[in-house]
Amino acid sequence: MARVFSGIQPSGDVHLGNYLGAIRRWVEEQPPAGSEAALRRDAIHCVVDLHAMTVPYVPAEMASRTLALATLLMAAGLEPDRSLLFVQSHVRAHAELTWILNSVATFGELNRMTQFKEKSGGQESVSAGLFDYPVLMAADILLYDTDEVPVGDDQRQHIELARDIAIRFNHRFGKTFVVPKGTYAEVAARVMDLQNPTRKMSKSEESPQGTILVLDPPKLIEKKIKSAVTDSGTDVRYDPAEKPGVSNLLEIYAATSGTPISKAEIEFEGAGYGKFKQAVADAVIECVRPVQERYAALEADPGEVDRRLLRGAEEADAKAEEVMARATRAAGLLPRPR
Ligand code: AQP
Repeated sequence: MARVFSGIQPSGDVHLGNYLGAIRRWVEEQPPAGSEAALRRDAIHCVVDLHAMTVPYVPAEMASRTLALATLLMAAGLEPDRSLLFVQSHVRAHAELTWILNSVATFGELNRMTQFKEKSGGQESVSAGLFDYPVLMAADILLYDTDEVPVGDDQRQHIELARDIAIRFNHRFGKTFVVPKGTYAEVAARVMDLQNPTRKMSKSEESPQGTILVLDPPKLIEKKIKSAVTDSGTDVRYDPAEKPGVSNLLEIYAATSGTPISKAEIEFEGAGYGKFKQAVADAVIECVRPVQERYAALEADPGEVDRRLLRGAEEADAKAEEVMARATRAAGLLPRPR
């Protein structure tokens, strides 16, 4: 099996885009328990709290958000005997490797990142960390000899940069890093905001009605989907340019019900938006129900999450140190005296 790594920021509550574009795929792609790939820990997932520090945040909430996110990932189905789960700041090598890679990444390429432009636009003060975010992400990935990074479509440019950095480092210092590739969902790789379907659904953007949270109660999910922006027509047709709202709902329906978009178009021919939206709401509610149930059970036993994160940090640390030793040696740094 390919070594898989991916992360998620504790920057807000997990939404349907995070779940369909990334988390559910992490769960599906875990190796079977007891297999060689599971014993090698070939599925690695991380709550990337250092990334979440790059924009203004409330320090008193960071630790609880981190724990809640780890709980949600476990509830989604990341199982202890199938994948490694840890918190980024518990493994110091992430920050160390970022510094080394900072000397390989260029200002020009970081300056071209669209996520930086979007997140820094209109802000009075922008942290250097936000500018350097893609290099930290490259370090996350390269530290674990990652082959594949399952992410949402919004992360494509960052994955390309991580590849470029790995290739450049290997070229300059000798073969050190595995060159990773991104993998993307076939449907719902970029779930859009229900109220503004030309903008992606987001944790940190203020759009409560446009964002479906994985832990939203069923009634609220139904209400949000029923008030989703569509258009003045009546036909349920996939046409992202002309019908972005309906097309987004079709993608959500396809991803949550397992019905291909082309079949869904036939299923709802002549049905009108009301009936269609009800079916989308039902499919989403059923899709997140098991996660919600397991989350409630795990919340009642926080010790289980703590134990998982402790073991995850130890295992990730050991793996990361091997790659760090290789990278520092290649870069010509004096080996640490023993
Ligand atoms: N709307 C989306 N559709 C599909 N996938 C998405 N992802 C994010 N938004 C969507 C994917 O979820 C994973 C974790 O995201 P992240 O924590 O790295 O944050 P992000 O990509 O910057 O987007 P968010 O969730 O909206 O957070 P904020 O608002 O803090 O930026 C990633 O694989 C991402 O692609």
